[in-house]
Amino acid sequence: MQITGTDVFLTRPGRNYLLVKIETNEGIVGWGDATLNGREKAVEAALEHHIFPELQGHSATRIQDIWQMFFRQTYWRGGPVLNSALSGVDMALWDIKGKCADLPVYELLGGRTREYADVYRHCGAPTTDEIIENCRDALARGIDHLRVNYHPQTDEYLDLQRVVESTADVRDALGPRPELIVDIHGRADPIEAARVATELEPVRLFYLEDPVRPENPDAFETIRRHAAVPLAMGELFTNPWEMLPLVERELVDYIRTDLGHIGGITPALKLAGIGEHHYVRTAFHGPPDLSPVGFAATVHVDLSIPNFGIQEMTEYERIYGERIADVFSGGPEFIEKTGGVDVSDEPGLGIEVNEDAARGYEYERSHLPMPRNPDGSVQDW
Ligand code: KDG
Ligand code: MG
Repeated sequence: MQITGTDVFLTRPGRNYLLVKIETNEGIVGWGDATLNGREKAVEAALEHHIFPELQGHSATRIQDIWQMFFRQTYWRGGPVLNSALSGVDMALWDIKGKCADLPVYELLGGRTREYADVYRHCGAPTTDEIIENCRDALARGIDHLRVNYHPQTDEYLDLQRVVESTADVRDALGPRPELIVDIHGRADPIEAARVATELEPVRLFYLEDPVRPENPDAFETIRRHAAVPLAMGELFTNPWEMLPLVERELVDYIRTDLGHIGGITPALKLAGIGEHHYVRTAFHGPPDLSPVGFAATVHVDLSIPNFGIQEMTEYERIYGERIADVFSGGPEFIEKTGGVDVSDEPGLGIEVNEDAARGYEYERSHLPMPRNPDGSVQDW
């Protein structure tokens, strides 16, 4: 089965998504997600000018080979632009393989290890009272893993002490049962992160996410030395090898990589396999800027791996309304009585894209918030 057609859709059904479409000479079509928040046009250009011409005529079933070709043979490895592009291609090829085999992708990955994938929901807000209210709403819907980020206005400096106090107040209000997650987006220095983690010990977090910036894995040793708090990291990694030192040195407890940036399903499975040998579980990234196609690919992996930990869930329709359903159909469903998500048993990724609708939602330039410290210097968001 040969690749005969490739296309890219930059659509905005509420926010920008970059979708990859691959067609074959047998009429089977696959979809993937190559969205890179705030830098979508760069990935679109990489696909159109470099990757698509080189894909033409290749066997659509040789996913591993194509992955190696675009990761190694182009000489320039990883990076957010090239690896998001590769992610879109990889997911589309798995979608094709599933449709060709007439099986959902999770079957090709070894079959189910679970009936559904447990999810967590964002309950963050600018005040603790709002966070608690959001948590109660989520709990009433059967979701007992809650991200309780205290976040002021988006461009404002994040006060770590307020994060600690707010999280403790949320725990007091909700009692010992719900699992709580806090993401501080790399805003602490190592010793600050160690202090935040130590002060959060009594809260018994499910995990503390992105305590420090992603560049230097040694920084995690400082946090580990001080606090018995589970740690999660990886959403900023775009080369699978970046995750290795953290897993192999057992410096984190959860792999947070994003299937839309790390290179798709193929490397995510391998990373999960390495994690399994170190008792590290997965918590794959599922933010609003991962499209529903990327989310579907992620849930197929969640359902098939033994060391799945938790899945971040975006409630697309709740945030973006009917525009999402105009473009995407058949994606993973949240099942209230389980507090988890499941995919349909349709072949492939089980999600379809309405091309006319996608074309109707035009791209608009946007970027992530750009906060500064009180003294005016650059701060991470
Ligand atoms: O594009 C950036 C977002 O994906 C990121 O801010 C979301 O940190 C995030 C999370 O944990 O979902
Ligand atoms: Mg995060």
